Amino acid sequence: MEDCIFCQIATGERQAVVLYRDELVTAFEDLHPIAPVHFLVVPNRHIRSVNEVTGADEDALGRLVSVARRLAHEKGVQASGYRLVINTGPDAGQSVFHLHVHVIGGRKMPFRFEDGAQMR
Ligand code: DGP
Repeated sequence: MEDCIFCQIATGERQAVVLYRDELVTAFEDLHPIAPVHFLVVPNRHIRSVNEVTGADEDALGRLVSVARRLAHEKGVQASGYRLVINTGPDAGQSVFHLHVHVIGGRKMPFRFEDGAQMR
């Protein structure tokens, strides 16, 4: 998609600190990191969000998790832990409408599901 910033990063048309790229996915550093390790992995094909995923995307999404795992290990957070987050839609705060997984680590993260009655 022409005006999608993550499509542009995937094709190399827009600058980013690219960590990995293959025929299915691209990984790059988040522009506004919230932790010492914070990068994004996106499918190269434009998919607006998890809501638009189809069976045809399964290879790319499998690759996305496997690349997230490998880069998290390379960045040394495999033992300390890290989080994979896919914001989907307005309530989740999705701001870029090209599916992406955030890989976040290198610090303790406060939120745990069992902490909050607010989750119900
Ligand atoms: P989300 O809120 O889940 O849609 O996250 C979008 C993320 O994308 C946010 O953490 C900042 C990052 N981001 C936005 N624009 C750019 C950009 O042009 N380059 C890079 N590298 N990251 C971006």
